[in-house]
Amino acid sequence: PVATIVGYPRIGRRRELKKAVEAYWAGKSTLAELEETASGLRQATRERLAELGLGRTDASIPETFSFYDQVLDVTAAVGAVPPRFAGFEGLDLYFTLARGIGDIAPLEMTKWFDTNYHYLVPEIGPDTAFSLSSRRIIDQFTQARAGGFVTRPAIVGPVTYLLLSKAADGAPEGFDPLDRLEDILPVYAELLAELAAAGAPWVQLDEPGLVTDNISVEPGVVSAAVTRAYEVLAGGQRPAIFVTSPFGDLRENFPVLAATGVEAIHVDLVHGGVPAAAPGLATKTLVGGVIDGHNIWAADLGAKFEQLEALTELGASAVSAATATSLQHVPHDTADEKWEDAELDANLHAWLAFADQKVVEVVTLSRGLTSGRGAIEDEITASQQALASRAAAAGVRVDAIRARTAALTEADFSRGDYDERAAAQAAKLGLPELPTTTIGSFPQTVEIRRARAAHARGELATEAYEAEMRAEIKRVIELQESIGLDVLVHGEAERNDMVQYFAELLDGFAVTTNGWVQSYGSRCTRPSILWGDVSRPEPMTVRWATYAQSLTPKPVKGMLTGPVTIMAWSFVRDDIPLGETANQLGLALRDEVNDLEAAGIGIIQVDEPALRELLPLRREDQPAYLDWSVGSFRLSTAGVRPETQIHTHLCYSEFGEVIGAIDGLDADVTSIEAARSRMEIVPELAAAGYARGVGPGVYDIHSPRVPSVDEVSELVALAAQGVPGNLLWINPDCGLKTRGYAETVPSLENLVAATRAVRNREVANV
Ligand code: THG
Ligand code: ZN
Repeated sequence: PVATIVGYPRIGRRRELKKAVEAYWAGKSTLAELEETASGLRQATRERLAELGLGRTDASIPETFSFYDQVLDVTAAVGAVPPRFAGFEGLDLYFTLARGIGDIAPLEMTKWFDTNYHYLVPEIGPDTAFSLSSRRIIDQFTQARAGGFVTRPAIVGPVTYLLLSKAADGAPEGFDPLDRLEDILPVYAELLAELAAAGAPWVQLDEPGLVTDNISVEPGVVSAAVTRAYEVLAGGQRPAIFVTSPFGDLRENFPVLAATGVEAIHVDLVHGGVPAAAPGLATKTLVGGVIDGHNIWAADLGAKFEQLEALTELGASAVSAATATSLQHVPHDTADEKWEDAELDANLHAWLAFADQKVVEVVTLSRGLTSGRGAIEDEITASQQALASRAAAAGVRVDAIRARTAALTEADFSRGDYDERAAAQAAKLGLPELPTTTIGSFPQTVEIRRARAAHARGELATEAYEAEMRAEIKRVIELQESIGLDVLVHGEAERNDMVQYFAELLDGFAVTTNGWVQSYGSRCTRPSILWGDVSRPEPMTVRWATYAQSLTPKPVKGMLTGPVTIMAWSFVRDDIPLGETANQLGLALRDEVNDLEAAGIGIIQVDEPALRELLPLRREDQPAYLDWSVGSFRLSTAGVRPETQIHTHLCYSEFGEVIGAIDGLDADVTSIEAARSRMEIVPELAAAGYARGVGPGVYDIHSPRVPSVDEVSELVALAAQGVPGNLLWINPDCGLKTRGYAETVPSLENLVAATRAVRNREVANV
């Protein structure tokens, strides 16, 4: 049996690919230089994986490099290019699909399963022409071979590719991209034939689409597509086919795959169970995805080995050890980290496994499969000792925190009657009809970033740094007053990231210095590590909020990140139920909310942009998730008086599946991404029974384009049809931190002008 992984980070240990790609975009390097950096990175990755114990020439090293996104790679390979990109070619076409140019909108970006990674959504219509249009996948295999490696090209499989696609504009009602399966399969078959001709013994086809209910087609339709796809692909000239199923349980699709002619099937045993034996397995390799690729805890190798042993009972011709998902969701190497606190440093190095440590875990388990458990008994013992030390370490379980969550009652989660709250808030705040506001962050200028970096390196004293942040807050407050916004924000100059900022201030978290994980394209985040019971040693935002409020008679919103989003964008502990962690965070934030209120902040916004992200992939698991996630938000906000107005903000997703949960949050005002979908969310929320304040975004902040007054007033008027004027808030789609002031100022001026026009009834209802 060979050891393998589903995928490996590709941004580079020091984000080399990010830097190379961004330099190319900025015109600071040539295409040839970019290609050379990328090819060097790929070779370095292969060398590293071989050094860690994966086979050099037995196809156990997957080829999972991507310049931007693995779904976009398939779009480029099969030539599924929407007509608006006509005239572009090669890597420039590829990057234009990802980023757009001028008036040409890029492909839409959306979340990859339940991760914080975003892929580019293919647009497939009845007329989309498929043909093999890029040889990159084949060339990378050939290059690897020239470098002394026989690797395994990895591609998103045809069923998942179409399930993740959206119907192209103008497609007839009822059209589903999966309808095009017969037409795309010949292109996959041709690609596989080319790979075989190039000497590839194996190809990996990733099919995570088979483990989720969060898709538009019925399960039976998916299974039929699997049967058909692998009948066609197995029938041609090809390498041996390895199908992976990361993120969940294949369930009914396991016997379906087992009945096809593929040579190896991967099952995710972190998120799913050991399947039942199925006809067809006798001729297949079963690959046990036992090592978590989506979290960073070192594994209990004994328990993992038992899972692999259970797989050997199913009658497959061989069993291999692997990761459950690609390792692209974790940082490279714990050796790149050093935590300041010596005890925490020692602990975390023993408890954590980043990508490289996980490769070693897989290699160890594989050795056990080959030589028997006795051969890895020492490693099993060591892994179990690390877990025992983790369980017993100070801070992992704090009695006072557990006592506080254990004592929670229904009343702690509830604010009382909305109509009373609304009346008290209206009397206190005295806001005009259609109040205008922003989501929270203002552009993070080069100077601010530089000051923060210098402060982090210890080169700028805290006092000087804080003075600089206060000056920025003052500037932002004055700017908002001059633009004429009604509810102001302090702009969040002091925050690096909306989660990491809080992780640095809460107990129970560690942050990393090099722990970058790709979020989309060249953009990365450093997820924090939530390792212990969570509490708030002291107020986190009160000084900044009260300073901002002291500068203006208008209300300034207090700004916090909600418990669910903090969890979604951190690595969370796996040793206690998620609901317990959520309540601990809910209580820590509740203390902050109450302190803000006591300090005179009358409006407090608790953002939950990731509410949808952790939604379980299987329907029956969803109610329990919605229960604890909504509960933790309510816990964080329910301690305030009726006259204190609670806002929340949601973005980055389709809200269909969580629309009831949005109502359940019981916020007084919800701002939500809506501009690109022309306010569709407004009637949807109303239909779900939501009848409190709503701020559908009236312009898209993802592009630097300045919306005209007419455009904005049309959207305001559209939204106003479904919502009374005192409940309708006017705001952009999302925070402004990724924008520049050059477009932000005129955009907000137009937003205010458009709102005034609608208030003064200068705009007819459309
Ligand atoms: N924070 C975290 N996760 C997120 C977002 C976030 N996930 C969803 C969404 N927002 C992803 N969007 C982005 C947008 C910008 C960047 C990353 C994710 C980004 N990153 C910088 C980069 O790669 O250069 C690094 C940031 C830094 O220096 O700290 O610009 O807002 N957690
Ligand atoms: Zn947002």
